[in-house]
Amino acid sequence: MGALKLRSLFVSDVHLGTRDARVEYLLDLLRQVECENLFLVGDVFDIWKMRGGRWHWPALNTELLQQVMDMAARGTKVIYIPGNHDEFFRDYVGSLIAGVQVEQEWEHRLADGRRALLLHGDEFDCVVRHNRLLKLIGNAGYEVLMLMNRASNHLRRRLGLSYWSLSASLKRQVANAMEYVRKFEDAALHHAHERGVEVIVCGHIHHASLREEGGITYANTGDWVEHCTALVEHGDGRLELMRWAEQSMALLDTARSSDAPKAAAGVTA
Ligand SMILES: [Mn+2]
Repeated sequence: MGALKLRSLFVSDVHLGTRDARVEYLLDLLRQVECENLFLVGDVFDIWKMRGGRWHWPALNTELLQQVMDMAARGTKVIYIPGNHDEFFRDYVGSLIAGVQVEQEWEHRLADGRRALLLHGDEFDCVVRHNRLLKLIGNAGYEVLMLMNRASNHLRRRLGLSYWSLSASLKRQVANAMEYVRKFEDAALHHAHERGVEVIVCGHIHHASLREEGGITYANTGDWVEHCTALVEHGDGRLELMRWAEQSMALLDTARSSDAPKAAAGVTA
């Protein structure tokens, strides 16, 4: 346990309660990490699905929550910023629940002194809402994609292959989706500029990113329904994106092929 030493781990858009949450991957990551800060940047739960009567809660979900609480008990500072799919918890902003601090947004000082503003990102929806593709993805189209994604990964599992995102690959081919992402990132960068912070960290759009523009760093944690991505802060304040579906497979391969310690393959690649 704790082979990967990090200063901070940023995770969002797990969508617990849906069948699409890649809980096994996130649990695997959390069990291998030792961090001072764990930031949950929204849409950890998908309470919209619960209202629809399609709440999916395998035992693994409870194990994941237990793992987070254990980390908090062992001294990791855990901040939970509810998103639009779990806005129910926005009523608990300012409270401490099982060692987890609930906040609307959070300002984190990186080890190198930069100030990072953390928020889920649905705050920027008004800027990017008028987008036909987004509406399509938001409605039936998205459900169909997810169904196809499940079917293809069920097959891949039986073939012994790692998780691969069909819908992500389809969406990547749609230029409009990129336009949406660009508008979202512009809105986030603009907000960071207005707030006078050097770094802004969001989730929400399920598109992991880490880039700098005009002296401001934009980071997006991605998601755990398709991509299994996280943002990490190293001991020196350096930020890096982590793609866990690929990296955890690399760890397995390393363990199989040699006696090399698991930590070695962790954050590189
Ligand atoms: Mn969201």
